[in-house]
Amino acid sequence: VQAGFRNDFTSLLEQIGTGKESLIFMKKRIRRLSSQWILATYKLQQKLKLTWREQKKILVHIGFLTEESGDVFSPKVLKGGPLGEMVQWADILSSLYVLGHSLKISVSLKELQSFLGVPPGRGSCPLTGALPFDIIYTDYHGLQQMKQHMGLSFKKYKCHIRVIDTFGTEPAYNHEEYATLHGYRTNWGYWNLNPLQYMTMFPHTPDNSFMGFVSEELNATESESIMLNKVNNVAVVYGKEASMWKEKEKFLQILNKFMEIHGTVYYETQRPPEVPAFVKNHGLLPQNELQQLLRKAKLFIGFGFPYEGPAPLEAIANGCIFLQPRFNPPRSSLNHEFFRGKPTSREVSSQHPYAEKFIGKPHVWTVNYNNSLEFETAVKTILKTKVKPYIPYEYTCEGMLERVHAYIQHQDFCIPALSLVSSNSTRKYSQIHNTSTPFIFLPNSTGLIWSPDSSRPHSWPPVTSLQVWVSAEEQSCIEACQNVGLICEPLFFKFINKKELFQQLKVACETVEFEVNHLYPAFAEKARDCYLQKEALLYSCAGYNAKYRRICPCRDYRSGQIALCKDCL
Ligand code: U2F
Repeated sequence: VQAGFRNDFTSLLEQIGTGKESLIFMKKRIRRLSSQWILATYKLQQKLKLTWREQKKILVHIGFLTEESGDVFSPKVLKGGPLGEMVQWADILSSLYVLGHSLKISVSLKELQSFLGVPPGRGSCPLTGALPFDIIYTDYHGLQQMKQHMGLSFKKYKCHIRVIDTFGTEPAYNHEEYATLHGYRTNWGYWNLNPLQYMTMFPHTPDNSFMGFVSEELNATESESIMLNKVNNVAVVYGKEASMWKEKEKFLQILNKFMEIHGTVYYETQRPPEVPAFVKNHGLLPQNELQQLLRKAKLFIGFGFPYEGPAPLEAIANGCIFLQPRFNPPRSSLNHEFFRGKPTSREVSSQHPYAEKFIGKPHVWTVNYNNSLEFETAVKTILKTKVKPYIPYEYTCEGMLERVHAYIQHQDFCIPALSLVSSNSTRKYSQIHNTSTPFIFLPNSTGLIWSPDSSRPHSWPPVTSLQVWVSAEEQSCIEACQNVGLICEPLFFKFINKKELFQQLKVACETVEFEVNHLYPAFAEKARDCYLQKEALLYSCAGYNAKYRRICPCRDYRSGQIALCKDCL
């Protein structure tokens, strides 16, 4: 069946239950953004023209909101607890719905069991029939519940699952045996999924799929009027929980010399002692009122926590400048309590690395807060800097719809991996020397680097977008590709994991071994040892080591949409 775009949210809102504050928050958000979503479907429709879109049967099971997993988030919705996850789930539901898919939503174990067709109760039973869904979106809690209650069917059907995973899961942590043997085992990881089945809130590592969420958009008139009505000396502090303000008085004092400081810190009866008297605290605001406050403000300032939330993007979308601390050394699961036990070694270089690296100046200023002078100078410069409201395309409704549409139509983790292409299709390539990265292979004017196996109907992303680059020692493929304006594409590792590659790179290998290591394919330059990957689940863009130079499959991407290659729609 062809999926038809929807433009009436009534039935989605009816389908989401009531009672819990988390569900109420999500419904309010869906309602508030509905006209923005509808506008975006028109734009996408024009772009896709008559492209066939298969209607999929989709189950959304939000595990962290189920009573069975403790539901610690719902009671904190009105008390300054995390809302980022609910923002994202609301936007995922809206996307799937307006794209016209057939949708079932579950927030309890009972609903999950009845939708899947497993007998209710505590036990573990296989499904009574075939899986009644093409795709299941869930989170780590939901994944655990499915494993517990689906019996043997879990293994059979897990390729249909997508895990919404805020901070991401790197391949080394996902592979059970490898994680166990090499110290990558955590409470979350080791599910042996295709790493692209994990979908993140920000584009952390291309090993996972980037799902994202949206920012509220302004039309040209609204944008103009915001610029006119900005109060130049208003600063809003990022942090809705009092603990986020602890020991920040020093910075607040400096800031207070230049600006009027506002906060949205939750409190019950008394003003939280962490919030100094000179701060105007509004208490936790409903999302729409926070937007209004951000529209007036010039500066949105972070003090280090929370990490990687949606709020800075909302502030920038409303014409604020975001000021945030740099973390030097960067924080990660190896050195920092908050990230400990998360299935990633990603190094977090500031409170919001996406804002730092993908947006940057003039919208985002990342400075060393340990140096009061640097901090003060930044504030003074910001006061003189003019910016317009800005949303990266991938965080607009159109951008999110485009991406989710492409994933739904093209990602298939249930078919076995494509076979390697034959080696003689790789002969016509020229070598180009480049000083920053020692060598690179690019297609010559006629050929492509690899041609897809013609017996396979389609490869997505199309292999025509592949470029092979070699990383420096101690450099990941994420970085190697980024340095040349490309992105690492894990689905292309299978095309380059071949002996012939080393010859083309003019690496004189003493030996070439197939081994299980998430850094392979790679070579040790001095020892002239070359390695290929033996385990497809361990193809990884993330990861580096002083000993190896990695062989990296990079691809291009659409402007403002890192998840999709130029020919990927
Ligand atoms: C992140 O979670 P948070 O919920 O703490 O992220 P924020 O960026 O602070 O805010 C999330 C939403 O809260 C809204 C605001 C944002 O969309 O509009 N809000 C509000 O409605 N009223 C207010 O007064 C203030 C904010 C991240 F998303 C999680 O994944 C992490 O677990 C968490 C911890 O790092 O940080």
